[in-house]
Amino acid sequence: DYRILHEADLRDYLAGIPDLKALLGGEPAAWSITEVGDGNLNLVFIVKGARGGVAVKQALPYVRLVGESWPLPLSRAHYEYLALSKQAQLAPGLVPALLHHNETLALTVMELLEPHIIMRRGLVAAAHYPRFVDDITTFMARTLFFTSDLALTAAEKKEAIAAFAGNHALCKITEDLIFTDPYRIAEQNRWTAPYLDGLAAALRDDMELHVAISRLKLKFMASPEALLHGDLHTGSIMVTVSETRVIDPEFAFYGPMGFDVGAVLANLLMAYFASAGHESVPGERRAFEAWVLETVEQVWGGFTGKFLDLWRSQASGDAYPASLFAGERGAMRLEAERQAYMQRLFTDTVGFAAAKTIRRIFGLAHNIDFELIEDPKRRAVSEARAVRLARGLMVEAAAFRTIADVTGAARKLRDW
Ligand code: SR1
Ligand code: MG
Repeated sequence: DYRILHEADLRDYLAGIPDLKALLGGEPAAWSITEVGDGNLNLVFIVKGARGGVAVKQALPYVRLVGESWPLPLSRAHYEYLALSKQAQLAPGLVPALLHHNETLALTVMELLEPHIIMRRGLVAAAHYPRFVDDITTFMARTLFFTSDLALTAAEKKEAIAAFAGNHALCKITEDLIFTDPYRIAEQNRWTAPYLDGLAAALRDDMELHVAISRLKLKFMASPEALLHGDLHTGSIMVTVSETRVIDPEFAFYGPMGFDVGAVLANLLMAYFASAGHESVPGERRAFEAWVLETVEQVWGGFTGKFLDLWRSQASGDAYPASLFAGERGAMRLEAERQAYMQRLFTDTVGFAAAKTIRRIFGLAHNIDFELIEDPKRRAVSEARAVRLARGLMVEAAAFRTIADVTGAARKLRDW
């Protein structure tokens, strides 16, 4: 039976699993167990023994951030486990190793990532991550390409969609919190008042924005292009200077690829705008901001390059049948089509990046990039710059043809 595990239960539970007991080592009574979850949904424990450590994640039957008044299915732990297994196969070394899973307890034991930290925390401290671009672009290109119609047969793809179709409660969170609530009066919305009161009201009255966000919502709901991580922000990435691991894919489902790519870009751009609010060391801030924008450009460029390479060399899916693109003329036409596909994906990415930004400033769940700026006036200035960029990206997504158009617009807003 499901029960919420507390320290003593968890100790007994882990001690009862021979492989984990051996991995942790020593006497179970001496293991240290600390609950460290700082996310919005689950419990996360770090357990350390004489020999080693593990991370244990247990889903709660409700949204942790809000409490028992907001029930949430435990099945999300199943989808997270399924997604992690798939990602481990497609992007080895870029997700934590899975050590144990218990469906009934909605509990997963994983490799303890040490000395990794949540990337968002590093970005607030103006840290640079030299491995990040290569790792995240490999992760996205491989997980998105190999779960798409470009790599799967139609039957495989439909089976895969079905395997994640039950994760709709998590999708509903996204549909409400990202694509709807920030644009209407909703009890759970909040923003940096009173400074952003006018901007919040303007969003609620901006019909062009409402059309744009509704198109994105429809795309999110009705475009099962590939297996998404579904919540790929910088709080779902753990880093050191030499390693990157993507964690927490409990929002996984088959959706539009631009949602994952847009999440990464949006969170980098928010780190960029927040940086001015953390200006204790101005020189280092400017260098950090330059690195972030360079990273934004390299993430899109690297992702595109790797995705296209996979398409050119490993297309085994039912989409774009090779028999229709025979000979030199076919090869040239198919290559032009690949470029057009990436351009459409770029437009989606830009729109989703905008949606992911606006939700963190006016919706329920905020991020520490902005929240740790103590002075509300200063925080509001950073947030308003990000919102200005986001509105442009969303309403005029097609006008942004290249990633340099996006970083150029961000740069112009740095001192706005
Ligand atoms: C109620 S859950 C709020 C947010 O936390 C998760 O990390 C997702 O981003 C979700 O939208
Ligand atoms: Mg999460």
